[in-house]
Amino acid sequence: MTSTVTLNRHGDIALLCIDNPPVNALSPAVVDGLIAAVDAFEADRDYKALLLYGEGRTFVAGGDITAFDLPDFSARPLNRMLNRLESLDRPVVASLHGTVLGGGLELALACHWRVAHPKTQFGFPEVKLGILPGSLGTQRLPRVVGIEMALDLISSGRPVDAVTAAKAGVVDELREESPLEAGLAFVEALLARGAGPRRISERNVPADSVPADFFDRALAQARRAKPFHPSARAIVLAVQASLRPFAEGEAEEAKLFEQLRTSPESKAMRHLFFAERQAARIPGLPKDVELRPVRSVGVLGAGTMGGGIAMNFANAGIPTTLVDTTQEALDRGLGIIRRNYEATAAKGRMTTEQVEQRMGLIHGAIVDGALADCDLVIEAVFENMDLKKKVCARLGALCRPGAIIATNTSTLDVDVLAEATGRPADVVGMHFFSPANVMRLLEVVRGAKTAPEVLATVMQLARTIRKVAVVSGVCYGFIGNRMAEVYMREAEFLMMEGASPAQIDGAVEALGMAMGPCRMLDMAGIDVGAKTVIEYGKTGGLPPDDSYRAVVRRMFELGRFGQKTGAGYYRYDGRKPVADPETARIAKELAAQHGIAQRSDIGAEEIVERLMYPLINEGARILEEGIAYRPGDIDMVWTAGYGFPDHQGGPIYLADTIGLPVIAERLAHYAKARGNAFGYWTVSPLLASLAAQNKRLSDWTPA
Ligand code: 3H9
Repeated sequence: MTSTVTLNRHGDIALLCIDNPPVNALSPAVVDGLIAAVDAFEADRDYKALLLYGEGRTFVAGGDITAFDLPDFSARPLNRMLNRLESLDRPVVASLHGTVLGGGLELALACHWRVAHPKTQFGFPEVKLGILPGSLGTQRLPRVVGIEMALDLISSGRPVDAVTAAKAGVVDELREESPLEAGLAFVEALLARGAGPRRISERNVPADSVPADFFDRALAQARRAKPFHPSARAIVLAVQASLRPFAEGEAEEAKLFEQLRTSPESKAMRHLFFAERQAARIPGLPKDVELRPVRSVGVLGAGTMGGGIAMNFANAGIPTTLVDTTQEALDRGLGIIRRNYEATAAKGRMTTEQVEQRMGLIHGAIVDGALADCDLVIEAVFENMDLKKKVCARLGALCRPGAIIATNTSTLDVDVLAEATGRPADVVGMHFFSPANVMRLLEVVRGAKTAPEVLATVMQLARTIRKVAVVSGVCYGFIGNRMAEVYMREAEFLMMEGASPAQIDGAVEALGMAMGPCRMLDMAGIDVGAKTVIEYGKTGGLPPDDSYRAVVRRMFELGRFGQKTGAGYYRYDGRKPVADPETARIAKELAAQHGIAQRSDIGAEEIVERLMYPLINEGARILEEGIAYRPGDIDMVWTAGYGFPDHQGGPIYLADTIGLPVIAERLAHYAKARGNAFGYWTVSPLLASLAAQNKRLSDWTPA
């Protein structure tokens, strides 16, 4: 055995305990321990049964993801052990609790019987890492729950609760006791009734349990819905192989797993898995910092953003007060929230009681005094410095001592707003992304005077409301919008040079971006984008270049606010964007006005380089200025908030895939080709230095 796996005797029952904190992942040491335990059990004929359970908060949450990159990694030892475990001639029982995921569920399915705590979650989340269950999950699960449910669970990665798992036959009994007590009671009952081994691999999956064209349709659907994720197709093929004899299916799964594990897509997605967890860590923050309790939240501003923010807290069961200045604005805001919940209920993802319960947690008010007792108040008024300063001053006076005051600004100087409250230590930026009830990202902006416990409290709260929180320092646009600004800048220059919005969007959507820049801003609102640029101009932040973001400003003047007014960069047929000759005319007119030559030879490669390389370059600046703590934080911002494709790992990870010398060379090329009067193409010192040393941005840490 190893220190992570122990085998102890309890009368004639062998107790196999896995103890590998924090989540009992199946590390190489755990696998070795399991092999040794099976050997010992096999050799000792006094044992009548083997009981497996996990120490700590969970049974086993999966294979050890950190081991997948080891040069000698192989799933074979684990898989061989699982088959040996299943073939044992005395009953093998798994007692489950916590999160039984991936390799953990595969281990459980290799056992003959399963007992679980009612709160246990089950699932195969491998698809989120760009792989498939590689320890016979694609072969054993269909033999228990059938093809259709197995394919659904493995393809979606969605966990199911213990009751669902029990109904589907994954679990034999639910018990409330501790894993050890529940397991012992189950095994003793099993032995008392003389039950023996029961092996899933010996079952067959009837080929006629699904229509003849089931797998062809599933493959077509995987290609259509997930064109950039080879795992989606591989999962269909692996589940299809479960119709064949077990050993053949096993070989097929092993082949597909190995292809995926070594694929660039999976490596990128694994990078994001760890980046997400790293982002939650705040360097230099004392570990014992005492969090402020947040039992109630106030949101000032009942517009789309404020309403979406309020929903997050109601969803987490936190009473929320939503305030606006007029009854009409408040009613409109509450009405939108209700319609959102009702739409979710109509899709069957919520009950009508839940709709009422959540609405019951959101209290509307038209006097801001209603915010006085809230533990956290978030202002979500229009993005205008004067207005926000006024609001912050009011909140500073109004909120109870110790309350946290957050601003939802997307670009403005949080330090200025913090000073306006008169209590800057209580202030933090909480930049939600629209729609705030849906988007996973939350940028948490740390002001110069933000108290450590305020920052830590908000990071913890982000976990409670299931956001991916990334800390940013104070600068224009923080991490995300600052990078988006250079991306939009080039999109508009390309438009003025003659590229159409569809060409621009198409080029980056072919990379896997959820939405190109033109569709994105049309959806967010051209007015919102233009006002931000105008506000930034007032602070003296814009380059002295009249052609800078000239398109968005002209669109704004013309009332073309995007999807909501039926026209922006595109014209809208309902929600469908269609090419609008008027946009080409406006771009041409602006090009003439600013002396920009139009060309007909702009290709997809140029578009991608001109959108992505300045964005990466800005990311490097954000790192060297200490605005982001680490490279992975930038990748999280862009994948969780801007639709950057997860299979590319985020912009910094992508930069390293391309190679920094290539990026530096292309930036220099565009500096020459396009001119560099305003420094748009100046390579950041960090990027230049790492490129010269042929190093990676992802490995960079501040000195
Ligand atoms: C698999 O099983 C493949 C098999 O089919 C084939 C194998 C041959 N490995 O998320 P948290 C770490 S693939 C290594 O903050 P929570 C995590 O990095 C796997 N490390 O906690 C973090 O470390 P740190 C399929 C892992 O309470 C710490 O544990 N399984 C693993 O919010 C705490 O994590 C999955 O994909 C792992 N498998 O959530 C499940 N899992 O403290 C992935 C976690 O140093 N895990 N860590 O930052 C999860 O979804 C969540 O961690 C879980 C707990 C729900 C379990």
